[in-house]
Amino acid sequence: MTITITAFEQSPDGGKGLARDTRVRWALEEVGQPYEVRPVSFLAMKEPAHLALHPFGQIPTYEEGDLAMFETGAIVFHIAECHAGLLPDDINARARAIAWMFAAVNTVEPPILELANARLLEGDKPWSKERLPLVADRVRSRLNQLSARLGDADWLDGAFSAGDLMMVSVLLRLRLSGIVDEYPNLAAYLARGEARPAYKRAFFAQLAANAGKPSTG
Ligand SMILES: N[C@@H](CCC(=O)N[C@@H](CS)C(=O)NCC(=O)O)C(=O)O
Repeated sequence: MTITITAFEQSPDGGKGLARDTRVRWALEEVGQPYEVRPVSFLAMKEPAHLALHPFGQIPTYEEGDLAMFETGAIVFHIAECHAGLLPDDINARARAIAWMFAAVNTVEPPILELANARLLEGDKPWSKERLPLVADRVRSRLNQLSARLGDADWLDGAFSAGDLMMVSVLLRLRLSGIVDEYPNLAAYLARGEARPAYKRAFFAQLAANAGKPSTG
């Protein structure tokens, strides 16, 4: 059955890989599943046809046969459950890898998004200068904890898993802020993620789809 995902027709980042279709492409590349991409414009995302797939009018979505779903955590989990390579067989190790997936989207991503919003959407407000360092420190307090847990290990819990795929994807959103570079072990963790052949294929596929289109974000 063909897998079809949606992605921005024109990603606001111009192809830096920060849009969330990249993590779904990455998961599909890790498990060797071919997929098709249906580009969606900002306008079309809020229209009934897309809202039937994604109640919040966002990308990415995932369709395969009778299944249509949204939310990257759930999509990557589904891919990892259906195909070998992203979750360990041992039941306890599998549970821990899933916990890292949730930690990525539920504990680490929120302050990172808050920082992005503070910069992009509130940067021109008179109070922004005072608020930004507070928001950045909230990110740092999470990274302090993550860095302490990772230590000098390659991945968060044994072999690379969907937990690492989600965590690296979330941390990459900090790249432009330079904050990850304050943590050499996290910077090396990101570099290990980006060096994976499956990540590179996903990254270059989304880059090719955005080639020549201007960055607006
Ligand atoms: N929690 C959702 C977030 C999805 C999301 O925020 N998608 C962004 C692109 S990365 C989007 O569609 N933004 C456009 C909008 O919200 O109108 C997920 O992980 O799938």
